[in-house]
Amino acid sequence: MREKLRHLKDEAWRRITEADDTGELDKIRVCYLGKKGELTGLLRSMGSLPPDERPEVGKMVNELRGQLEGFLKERIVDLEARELQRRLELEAIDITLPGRQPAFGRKHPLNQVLDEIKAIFIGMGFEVVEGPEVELDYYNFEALNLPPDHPTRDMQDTFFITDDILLRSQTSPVQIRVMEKQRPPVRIIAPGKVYRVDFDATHSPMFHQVEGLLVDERTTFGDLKGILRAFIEAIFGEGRGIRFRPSFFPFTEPSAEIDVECIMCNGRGCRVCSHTGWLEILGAGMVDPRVLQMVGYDVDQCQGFAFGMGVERIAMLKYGIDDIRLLFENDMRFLNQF
Ligand code: 2NM
Repeated sequence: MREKLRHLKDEAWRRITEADDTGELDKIRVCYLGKKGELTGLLRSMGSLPPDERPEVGKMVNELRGQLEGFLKERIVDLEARELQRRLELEAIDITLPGRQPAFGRKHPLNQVLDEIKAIFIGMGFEVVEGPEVELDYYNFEALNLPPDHPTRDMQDTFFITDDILLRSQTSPVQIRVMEKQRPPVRIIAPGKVYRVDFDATHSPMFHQVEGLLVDERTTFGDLKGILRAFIEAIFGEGRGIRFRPSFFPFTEPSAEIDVECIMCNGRGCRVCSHTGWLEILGAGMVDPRVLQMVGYDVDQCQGFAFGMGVERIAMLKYGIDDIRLLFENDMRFLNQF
């Protein structure tokens, strides 16, 4: 019996020492100290011993049980600490590793130009107004002095939704809506999306316009020239030649188209300006009295000028972009250049 106990103790000690995780230690505990464990079995078999040996053997078994429990506990604490240490090393976070640089966003070049245009006119006292992109035929055409049978309507290839509802082909309807509600003085710009059936390297079915309107008691063509000169200098830089060419719009009389000396060749002539040395960037004129009459203004008491420009065209000229579609494809290699 003593021999058996010594053998059992040696074996248990060896197994506990060799165990290298807490799960294994638990198995060892069950194996010796569990209900069906070896030490428990020994205690049960004490009945077969001679009665005078029973107390001593019983004491030895209990002592061994105590030692085993103590040793197991010690090893569990040991291994748990080691396992924690191992996990800490494994899951360590290197706080010295530099962070990943987030990609900085920036404004789309079109919005950069649009914001610049707005800022220039706000600086000259204009107010920014917006209006619906789905418009009535009345505001897009009729109120702008284009009656239903006017030949100029065929010049505009418009997206019609019904007979009298359409996608606006210019932002002038916004200005008509303002004039209907507000007496002069009116000093506004109307930026926004417009739609025309047209698609090639320089035309997009959706593009952006900024139109301006100033109506007051004695507004003159001279005021228009001064305002547009100041605008062109602000957006393309000072000292660039400007010219006003006579033109025609149904809603202005007289009308003009405004050219600026070519940004690419400084007026010497190149592919961008079709070897003319000039780039057309604005349409303008004195608002036709009929347009003012239709919104209920007294044409003996006020007069005004209006102008319009394409934002894409300005952006293309400013940055030397030769295909309008680049502005809408959102290729990051293109956009990152601005
Ligand atoms: C242009 C050219 C000339 C224009 C006219 C009006 C309104 F509503 F007052 F009649 N708004 N914008 C106008 C005049 C627009 O764009 C090339």
